[in-house]
Amino acid sequence: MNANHAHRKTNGSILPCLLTALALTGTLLVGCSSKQSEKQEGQITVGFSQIGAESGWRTANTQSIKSEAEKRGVDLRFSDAQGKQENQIRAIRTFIQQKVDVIAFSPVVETGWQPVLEEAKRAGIPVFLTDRAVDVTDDSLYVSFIGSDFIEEGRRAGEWLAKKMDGKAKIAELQGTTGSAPAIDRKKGFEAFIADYPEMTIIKSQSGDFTRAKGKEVFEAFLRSPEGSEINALYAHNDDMALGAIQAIEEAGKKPGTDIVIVSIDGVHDAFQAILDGKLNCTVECNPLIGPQVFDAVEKYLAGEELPKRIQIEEGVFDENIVTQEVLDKRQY
Ligand code: GYE
Repeated sequence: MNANHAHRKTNGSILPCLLTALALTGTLLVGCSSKQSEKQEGQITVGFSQIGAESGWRTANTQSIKSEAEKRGVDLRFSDAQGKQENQIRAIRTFIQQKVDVIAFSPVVETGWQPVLEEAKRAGIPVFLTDRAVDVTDDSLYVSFIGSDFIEEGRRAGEWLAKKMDGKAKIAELQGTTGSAPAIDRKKGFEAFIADYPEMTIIKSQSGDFTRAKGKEVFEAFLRSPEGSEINALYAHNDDMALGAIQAIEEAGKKPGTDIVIVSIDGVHDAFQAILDGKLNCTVECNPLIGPQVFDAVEKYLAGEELPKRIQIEEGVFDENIVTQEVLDKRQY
């Protein structure tokens, strides 16, 4: 009875309201569908958490990820963590809330990821590691790791230096970001190689956080230390720190590349230039242009293909015998 009464009342005085509501709903629906049409059918949304902009390598890597996403029409949510793990964790949580299709990130350090990766897994969002690995007990927490073999890079740097120095060197080492996969593995690979050369010793070793400014600052301190005058070789975990150290060496009145033989890793444009200038002796390549491989992997996975846990990047070694102006001009990063 009551309901009937209410119904009749509705028919009488509320009809115009209903019509307005219907019209509004129509507008909303139109609004919705036009918004949806901005996102093309089948478009993938990828949340990407980048470490920061600490080096030339990183800048090239960011560029590669962004341009490849654009080329493929991927809706990329890019977040820069400014070197902080807590910012990366926050970004990943935001991506989970936004229900992106895929999360990809380059973890600043190896440890401390288990809880947030479990959250992504519970939400059913696949995670791809790019460039750096994580240390987790359960490797089902990520689909695949796409990046370089940092142990091999360290080994190649050691091999090159042993040859150049005839198996005798007093080495200063500039390590990358403490706790990061490339710092841990590049040290490991290098040390393992020089272990067979008793007259190659690391007499100074400290982190320069993968930046030019820190590399310079730490190398200045090395040169001022009691062992400073003995250093005749530098192994830097990346080019930027080597370039910072080159400035410190010049300011101390020594000749980089001659008084101190320098090998670093990455192979960025400025390092090639420094080799041409005779200030850097060798750079072991670590290719940052991995955007195409990352999005290939993502697309294959979403198409139901089984992926390997590890997708390797191919790289070489470039020293003063190889780097010419022509080689430098062709360099893409
Ligand atoms: O070597 C360094 C950068 O993770 C491979 O990070 C990367 C390293 C690279 O800052 O320059």
